[in-house]
Amino acid sequence: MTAPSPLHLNSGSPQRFSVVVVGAGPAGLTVGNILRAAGVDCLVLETETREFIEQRPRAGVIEEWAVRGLERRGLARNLVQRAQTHTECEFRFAGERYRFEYTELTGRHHFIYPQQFLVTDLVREYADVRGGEIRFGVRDVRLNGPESGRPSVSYVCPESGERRVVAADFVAGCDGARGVTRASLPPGRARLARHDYGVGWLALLAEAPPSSDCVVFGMHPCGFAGHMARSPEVTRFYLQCPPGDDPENWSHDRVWAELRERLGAAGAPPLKEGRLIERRVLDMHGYVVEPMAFGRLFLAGDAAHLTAPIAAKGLNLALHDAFLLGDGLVASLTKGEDSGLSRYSAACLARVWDYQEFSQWLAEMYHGTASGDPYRAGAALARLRRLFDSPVAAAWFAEQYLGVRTTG
Ligand code: RFL
Repeated sequence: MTAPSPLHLNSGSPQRFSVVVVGAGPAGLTVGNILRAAGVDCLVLETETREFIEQRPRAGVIEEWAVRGLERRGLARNLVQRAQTHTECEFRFAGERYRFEYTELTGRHHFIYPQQFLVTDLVREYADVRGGEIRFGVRDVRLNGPESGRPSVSYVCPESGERRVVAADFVAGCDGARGVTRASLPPGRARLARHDYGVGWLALLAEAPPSSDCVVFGMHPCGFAGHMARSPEVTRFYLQCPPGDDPENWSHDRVWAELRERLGAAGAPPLKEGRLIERRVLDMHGYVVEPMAFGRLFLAGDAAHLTAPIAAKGLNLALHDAFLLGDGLVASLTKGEDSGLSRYSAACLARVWDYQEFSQWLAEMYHGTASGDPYRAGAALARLRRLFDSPVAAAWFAEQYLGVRTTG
């Protein structure tokens, strides 16, 4: 392990860290925290400000194995105290409500904790408690020589406008779907597998308390709709829409009318409405980069694979990668054991593909009804009904939905 060099950054010699982590999302911050807990020196580079990442709303559903993994690494104190736990979900279709009690089938539950709260906890622990170095607002990050024995990362310093170079033993590419680390791979070295679902989801955040004590999925001829609690004051909703649709096409009144229609069912309580504080269209697609490791560069989280939010898996996969990468880097840097890093890509990809396949399965169930194709609509309804009349199908669904089959 190499201690951070006392050299000034613009002295001509690069500063040196054992690990440079590019991106301060859940993946990068978890890796950074694991490294710091083992006394490994590392630097996290982030293009946004600390305030921005601590307020960026995204995911909220965290699987139990992921929470236990955070807990084991001392990273879940607030989460465990403040998160809600969910034990069931509800499907609404053909005007009826169907409760699915997954905890009864598996003994496991979901944690509901907004991603920005988790990021806030992870930044505080990394920078303020474990003394990790982090630079916010960096620009034009570039990765050099990822496959050489001497990789380096350079960036433009927001204060001085000067380019700074940091040498590293390893680089963790945790810079999300639009980052630069994946793009800096030599052409032809990575296989990119992509799947386009052909639909969009209007992602909404409403200043309104949840309208149900659980996640609700509505399968309706007008399109899918979803309801997911985020906190006692804020609820996420989704509305299926054409890919590339303009959020401006969705006025406040149109949004609530569509949500009432698509989530309507006999005996369902009325929706609690509120001001819409986020309205953005997400085109549903997924991708997987294989392998996830190239020389001394290791990709983690959305930088390596994207799962459309259909099955709420992206944050969970980012944490799974981060646990394996953090532990593998610590073993290599502190004990010279490289087996964790050698197995890293294959071990991550097993869960990644499992979750991709489940998202695809679920997508057909959600979108088939509104596909305009009576064959797909009939099959989607059969898929839904099977969950409620086949104990084997129900057990399989519960296992996949909670991610309990593969271990964390
Ligand atoms: P992130 O969170 O995108 O973090 C990457 C970080 O890298 C920074 N960055 C750079 N830094 C340095 N240099 C560069 N060149 C950089 N380029 C970018 C970014 O600013 C950012 O801070 O990736 P990470 O850590 O891999 O985490 C992945 C998760 O954020 C993502 O998978 C989830 O949010 C997906 N997702 C959900 N996942 C779940 O498991 N459950 C859910 O309920 C769920 N709901 C969602 C979601 C994603 C959504 N959106 C916005 C796509 C709901 C939505 C609406």
